Amino acid sequence: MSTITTTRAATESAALDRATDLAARGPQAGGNPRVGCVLLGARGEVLAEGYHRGAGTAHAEADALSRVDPARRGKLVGGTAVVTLEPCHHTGRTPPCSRALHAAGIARVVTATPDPDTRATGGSSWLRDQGVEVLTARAAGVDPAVVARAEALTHTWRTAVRRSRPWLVAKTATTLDGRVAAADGTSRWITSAESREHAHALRADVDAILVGTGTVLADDPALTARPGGPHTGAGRPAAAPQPLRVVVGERPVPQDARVRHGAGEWVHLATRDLGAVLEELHRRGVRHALLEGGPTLLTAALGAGLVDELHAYVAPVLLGTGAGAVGDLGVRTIADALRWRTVSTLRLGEDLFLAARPQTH
Ligand code: AOF
Ligand code: ZN
Repeated sequence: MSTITTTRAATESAALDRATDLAARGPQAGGNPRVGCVLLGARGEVLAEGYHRGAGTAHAEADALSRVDPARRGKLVGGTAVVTLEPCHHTGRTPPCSRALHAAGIARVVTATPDPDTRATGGSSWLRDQGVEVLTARAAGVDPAVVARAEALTHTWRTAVRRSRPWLVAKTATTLDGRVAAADGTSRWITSAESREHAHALRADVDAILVGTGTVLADDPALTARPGGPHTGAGRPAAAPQPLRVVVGERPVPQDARVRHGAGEWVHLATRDLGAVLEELHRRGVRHALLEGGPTLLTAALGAGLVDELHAYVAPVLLGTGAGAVGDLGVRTIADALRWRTVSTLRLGEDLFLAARPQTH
């Protein structure tokens, strides 16, 4: 590589790293991807940066363009846009970013990932047709670790869009011996206050929370989220809608069930077909969903291969007997076990938190 290309790769690596940090400030909830953009002048100088603050607000590229000092707008001519996601090419809630970048005179676009949304895709090929140089970050020589970080930020969203069903996280809160309730059915509380707070905060990052009718009848959960969860980005902005509360199963939901009341929408999907439930939720704009219980629904979801991530809270408590977190998965011999990979761990008070994904994810 020539000195010019290595210098450029270093500049664009730094720009994508920064764009990823910016993107992470956006909310995961709300249905749109988290996207960041850094605009560079022809000599590699940073002209402006921006990010997407959630559905209905300016896209990252438009946000960055709006922040260029008017006296320096001319410097965009021949400049580079480094973006964590391929620029959109559709008029949705906002105008196409492809045209905005081209109109500003941008000559080179570096993107971390393609946009799998069939409504929005096409920005890269249209820009190429206009004579703009469009490269993936890898092809541009950006540091692979930086590219991986940018990809990871939208992995769950892109997977959901590609498959037309939400990324599904399932939560379990168990004793050391895998129980979710004692022999008499009591279960409050198995896990520590820290664990329960951590799990509650995650609700801020999803568009829907699912429970089975059995859990509604047994535990009567409210299933609401507080604003500003600490997990990713800014969490749920104060103005963001509450996650949709979804009750799955054929049994009726009592009139006084807490899930029926409280802020935001709720829906009862009187079916046991979780695949159909997830398709319906996708149609309603849900990209991230959280399955909060109970064992019947979780077993069905695992058995159907619909769980993308398991969040296990394990407390150093022993019950010996009582309901288990998961029922029969049809595993009869050790060779048939579902073996996942651990993606993160955390100590929460006396408890342990472990997030795992199937090998394929
Ligand atoms: C971009 N830059 O910052 C984002 C993009 O409903 P809309 O109009 O906001 O469009 C949402 C779609 O646009 C979303 O599904 C995704 O394909 C793309 N998001 N694109 O160029 C951005 N957030
Ligand atoms: Zn856009």
